[in-house]
Amino acid sequence: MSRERDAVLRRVTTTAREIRLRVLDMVYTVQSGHIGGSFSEAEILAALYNHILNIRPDDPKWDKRDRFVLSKGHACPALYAALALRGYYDASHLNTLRRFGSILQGHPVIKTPGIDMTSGSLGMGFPIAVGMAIESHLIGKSNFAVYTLLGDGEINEGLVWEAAQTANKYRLGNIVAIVDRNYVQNDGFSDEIMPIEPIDKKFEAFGWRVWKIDGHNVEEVIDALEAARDYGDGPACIVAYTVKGKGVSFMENDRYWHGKAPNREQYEQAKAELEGAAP
Ligand SMILES: Cc1ncc(C[n+]2csc(CCOP(=O)(O)OP(=O)(O)O)c2C)c(N)n1
Repeated sequence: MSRERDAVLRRVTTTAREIRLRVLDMVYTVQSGHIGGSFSEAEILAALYNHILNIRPDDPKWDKRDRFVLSKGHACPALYAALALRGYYDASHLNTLRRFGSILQGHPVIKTPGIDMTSGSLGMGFPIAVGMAIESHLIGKSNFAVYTLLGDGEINEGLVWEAAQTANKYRLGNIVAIVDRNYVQNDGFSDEIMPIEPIDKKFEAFGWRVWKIDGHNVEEVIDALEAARDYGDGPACIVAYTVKGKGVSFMENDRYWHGKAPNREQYEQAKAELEGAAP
């Protein structure tokens, strides 16, 4: 492996670990927020913000920037941590999560530096991302790429599939959708609430090129994001198999931790486990 590649892998791995630690601190401090779906997406966000996205943190509204839409908007604590670590705003804002007047609300809002679209109503961020990609692709105004992250529960929403068809109609070669396939929602297991498989075949049937990866394997995450970015012949989808609550033994695969805050004892155990993870 080249030294450059090695450095990217290290940077993304370290950032994913740091994102989880920051999320834990934020949610514990304010006693509110979504931990489970933040932990499952940590490697994906770390790779996007530290390797893939063409962005300028000191110029958040730069018109040629790649766009990112967190369609599973409730899992914004991890996005807020990724943006702070990338220098969009001072990390001291993290402990104001969900407070009145904070720039970091319970779901993403466009006023926050680095947030390209307000989201949180499941199913709505993805169609907006497709619309952004149409603007870039058809109008050719600024030629940016659009990345969007969806939950596996979220793709129950019919709107998602209308947007998937639209992206195929225009053969958008500048959109990458990542599905965080963590198998758990807030009310239970995704497949019990609404069987959604085969996710890969469904996107393929809708005209998307699909990659399937282990969403916690940094090398696989980076390889797939690069391949999807470079594909260019049409819309690209990465199904990332992940673990909800990843990194903390008692939070993993447990819907209880979808949107709960830890008490002091739980916080300390979680912190010890996350700090003990390989850097
Ligand atoms: C339209 C809509 N319906 C319901 C909700 C409430 N809600 C918030 S998160 C969630 C479950 C999401 O599950 P998933 O997409 O799998 O997210 P993840 O497990 O990755 O956190 C639900 C039903 C919502 N935000 N929007």
